[in-house]
Amino acid sequence: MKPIEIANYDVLPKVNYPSDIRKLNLAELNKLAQEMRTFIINTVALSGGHLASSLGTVELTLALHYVFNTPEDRLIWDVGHQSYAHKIITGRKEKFPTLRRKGGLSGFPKREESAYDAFNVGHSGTSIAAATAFAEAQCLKGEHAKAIAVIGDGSLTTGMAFEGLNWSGGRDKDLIIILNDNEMSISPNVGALSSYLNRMMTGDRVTKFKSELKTFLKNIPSIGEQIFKFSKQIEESLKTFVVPGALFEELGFTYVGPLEGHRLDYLIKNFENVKKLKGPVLVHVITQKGRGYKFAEENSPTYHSIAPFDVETGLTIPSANTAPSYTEVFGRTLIELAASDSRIVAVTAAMCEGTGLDKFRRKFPKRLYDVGIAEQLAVTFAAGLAIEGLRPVVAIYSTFLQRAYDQILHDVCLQKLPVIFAIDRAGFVGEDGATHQGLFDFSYLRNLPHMVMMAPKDENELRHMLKTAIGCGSPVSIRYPRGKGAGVPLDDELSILPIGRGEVLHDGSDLAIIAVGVTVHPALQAARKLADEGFQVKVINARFIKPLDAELFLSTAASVHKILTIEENVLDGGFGSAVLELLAQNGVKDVTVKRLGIEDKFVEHATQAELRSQYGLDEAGIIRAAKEMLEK
Ligand SMILES: Cc1ncc(C[n+]2csc(CCOP(=O)(O)OP(=O)(O)O)c2C)c(N)n1
Repeated sequence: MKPIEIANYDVLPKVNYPSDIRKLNLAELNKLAQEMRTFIINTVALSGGHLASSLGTVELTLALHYVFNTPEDRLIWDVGHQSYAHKIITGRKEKFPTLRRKGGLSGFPKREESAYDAFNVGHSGTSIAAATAFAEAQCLKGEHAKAIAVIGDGSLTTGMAFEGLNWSGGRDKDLIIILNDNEMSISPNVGALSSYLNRMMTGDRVTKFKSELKTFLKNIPSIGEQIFKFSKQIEESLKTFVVPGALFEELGFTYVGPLEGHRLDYLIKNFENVKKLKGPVLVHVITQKGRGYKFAEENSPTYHSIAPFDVETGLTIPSANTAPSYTEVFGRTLIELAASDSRIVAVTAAMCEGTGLDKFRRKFPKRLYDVGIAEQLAVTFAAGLAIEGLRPVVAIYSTFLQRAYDQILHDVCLQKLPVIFAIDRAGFVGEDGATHQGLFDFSYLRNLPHMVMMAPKDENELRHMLKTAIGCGSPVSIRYPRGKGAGVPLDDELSILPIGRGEVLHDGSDLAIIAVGVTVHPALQAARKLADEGFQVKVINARFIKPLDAELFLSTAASVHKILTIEENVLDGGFGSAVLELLAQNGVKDVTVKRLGIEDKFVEHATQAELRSQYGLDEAGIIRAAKEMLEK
C-alpha cells in the first residue's frame, strides 16, 4: 500500500467536506481519525512540516467540524501549525501531498486557499482577537454564527492572548475558546499559567482531599460543625485550587473541562452542549502532542517541525551538505564567549532549540531565560538585564522579532543599551512561507538610532560578529539565515571587527557589487564567472548595514560608476536603499545603482533555493542583473 494514495483507505475516500463527516457513525469516525493520522504522517515524511501538533488535534478537528456549522461558524486556529487534519476534511485532501511545496498548499490556514480558513495565521496568539472580532461583528450585524478560537497552552501565554482573554471576557458576546492543552509549547511550556493548568490537572486529588476533610470536620463533636461552617467561608479562596478553571471563570468565561481530547464521542457530546451556551466560554481540552506516532509522542520537540524523514525509523533524511548550520555555530560560539565573560546571558522566547540555545542552557542553566512565546517581554527583559551590567543576547527569529518593534525602540535603543539581537531565520525561510519569511528586519531596524547592524557572509564571520557585538556597547543586531553555512573553516581565534567597515573580496572596475549577508558568496562566484567572460567586477562584503562603510562605498562610486546592491530583504528601507541614501547625501552623480532584493510583495512558500532563483538572488540571477548593467 502506498499510504499517501487516498484510494488505499476505507473511510478517507468518502470524506471531502465536513458535511461528509456528519454522515458517519462513531466507528467510522474513529476509523477516519486513524486513517487521517497515517495520511498526515506519510505526507509530512515527504514534505516536512509541523507533525506533532497536527497529530494531536485529529479528534478535536473532527469533533469541531462535526458539531459546528463550518464555514459559517468561524473556526480560527492559533498559529495554524496544527491544522493539517482541518485541511484534509475541508476540500484539500487531494492537494494535501503538495503541502508546503512551491505552488502547493500552505502549511498554515490561508483564506485564499479555502472558505474554511477563517483567518490567516502563522504567528502565535492571534486567534482570540480574531474570534472576538467575529463575535462582535456577528452581534452588530444581527447574525448568529459562532466564533471559535483554538489555541494551544503555549500560545495562551502570549501577551495578545492574555489581552484577548481580558477584553473578551468582559464583553459578554458568544465566543468559544478551545484551549488545546498538551503541556507543551515547542519545548515544555513555561510560566505561571502553565503551572496553573498543571495544577488543574491534579485538581481531583485536591477535591478528594477537601471532601475527606469535610467528613472529618463534621464528625468532630460540638465544634466540628462550626469549623465546617468557617471552612465554607474560606472555600472561595480554596476555589482556585479545587475548581478547575476558576481563573477563567473569574475572567468572565464559562469554563468547561478538562475534556479528554482523543475521545470522539465524548468531545462531540460536550461540544453539542457548549454550542448551546451563551457568552464567552472556554473549553479546556487535553491532548497529546504527536499522538499516534511513537517517535513524535516520545519526543515531540523534535517532531514539532521536522524535515522529511523515514516513517519506519523516525530519522530525518541526512543531507549531503555536512556544513554546520548558522544556528549551531551561533550556539557554539556563544558558549565559547560566555565561558570567559560572566556578563553574557541568553534570552529566548520559547525557541530554545530553534535558536541553538539548548546547549547553552545545558552548560549555563542559570544564564538562559526562556520567557515563553513573549517576544516583547524578552526584549524589555533584556533591556533591564543590560542596565544591570549584563550582556543579554536575545535570540529570536526575524519574523517573530517584528512583534517587539516598540520594545526595541523604546526600551533598548532610546536608552542605548548593550542588548545583542541574534536574528535567526533572516531572509528566505522557505517552506513556512509568507508568515515566516525574515525579509523585513533590515528595514525595521535601520531607522533606529544607536542600532548597529551586521550580517555575516558565512558562519565563520558570524563568530567574529558575535565577539564584536559583545564588546560593542550599544544595541547591536546580527542577522543570519536559516540552514547550513557555506562550509568554510571556522577560526579558533575570535577577533573584533572594526565597526562600520566592509571588505573588498574581489577587485574590478566595470561594476561594483555591494552584497550583504548570505548574498556575498554567490556574488563572489558570479564575479569570478563574469571575469571568465572578460568583465572586471568588484565585490564588496558590506558586513555592516548600519553604520555603512561610507568611505569605501563613496570611493568605489567615484571609481566604478555602476553599483549593484544585493540583499535578502525587501528593497523598501533595506540595504540598497541605505546605499542610495548615502550616495544622495554626498551628492554623488554619474553613478547607476541597481538594487537586487524583494520588490514590494509578500513571498510565498517554496524551498530557499527555489526562492533565491525566483527572486534573482542566486548566482545565476546576480550574473543576469550584472550583465544587464555591464552591457548597457
Ligand atoms: C509570535 C510567535 N513566536 C514564536 C512562534 C513559533 N512557534 C510556533 S508553534 C509554537 C508553540 C506553540 O505552542 P502551543 O500553542 O501550545 O501549540 P502546540 O504546538 O503545543 O500544539 C511556537 C513557539 C510563533 N509561531 N509565533
